[in-house]
Amino acid sequence: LTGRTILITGGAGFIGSHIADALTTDNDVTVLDDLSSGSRENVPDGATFIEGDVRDDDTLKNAAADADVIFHEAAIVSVQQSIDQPQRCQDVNLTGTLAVLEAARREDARVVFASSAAIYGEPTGVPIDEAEPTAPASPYGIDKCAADQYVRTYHDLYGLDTVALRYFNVYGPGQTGGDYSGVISIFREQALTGDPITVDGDGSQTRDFVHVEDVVRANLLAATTDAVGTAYNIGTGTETSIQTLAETVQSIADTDSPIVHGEPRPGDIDRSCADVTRAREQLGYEPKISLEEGLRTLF
Ligand code: UD2
Repeated sequence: LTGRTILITGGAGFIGSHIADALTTDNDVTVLDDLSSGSRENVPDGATFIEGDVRDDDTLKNAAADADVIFHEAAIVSVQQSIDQPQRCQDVNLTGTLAVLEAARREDARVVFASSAAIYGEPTGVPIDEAEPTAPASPYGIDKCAADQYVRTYHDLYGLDTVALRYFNVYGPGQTGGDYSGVISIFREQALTGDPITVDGDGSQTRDFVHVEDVVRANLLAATTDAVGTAYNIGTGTETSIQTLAETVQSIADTDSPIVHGEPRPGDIDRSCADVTRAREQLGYEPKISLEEGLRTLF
């Protein structure tokens, strides 16, 4: 991607800032972020930074001016936070996405949307392809599911170029810890400080962990593909249990942190793993970083 005008919402956050890093040298990049979970230092030099909320009309209008492509990464990303604050999650994740789609319609900009595997809820089987029925099990999943449908509908109704990327469990450098963060950044921090590694339930639940650099490449492919108006699973196709993850982190970190088991998380999904055939065939997406390799770079 070169010579384009690009808006990245949530571009000061974990995934958005990696997308910004990949695009800023060759494009005119604007980052819009309210810094509720992202930080100013994540925004690369050379990108224009606007501090603000995607739900603020004037701010969004200004940030989206002349955009060719909008990567919409701004969101509340924690399933647990959505269970604690469902209304706030809907406001940010669903109403915010609708506002971004309207801005894109004004500018005739392409939208690449950060959708989520959470829309599938507990799948009928793994690996999960895009024809899997959606059955979200959390407010977060419901909001991402509706937003994912809006994104497709804006293609069908208004002819907008839109793509939804259904991220599985994204991890990598820059993912910050804290209660509402992803499990890998939580385990990493626990391993580094020597605190117990806290597995929810028996740890038999599984996820498909995809490195943020693979996710960035999927976004760049989505920005130029002709295969728009549809959704793609973005994962690796490898299923890992949380217990195995905890043991792998323990061994790579070479830590004294014990593994402890707590209550299972209410509404937690038991199995998740992507079938990425559609992304492979239509986008040319190929996940390159194995979990073990990706984890090693974090220690
Ligand atoms: C993640 C993403 C979400 C969405 C989804 C898609 C984050 C924060 N959330 O939700 O945005 O895209 O993936 O699949 O990245 N766990 C523990 N101990 C802990 C924390 C978590 O055992 O201290 C378990 C948790 O019970 C769950 C698994 O780890 O079984 C993953 O939890 P998560 O919050 O990292 O991610 P998930 O799948 O809810």
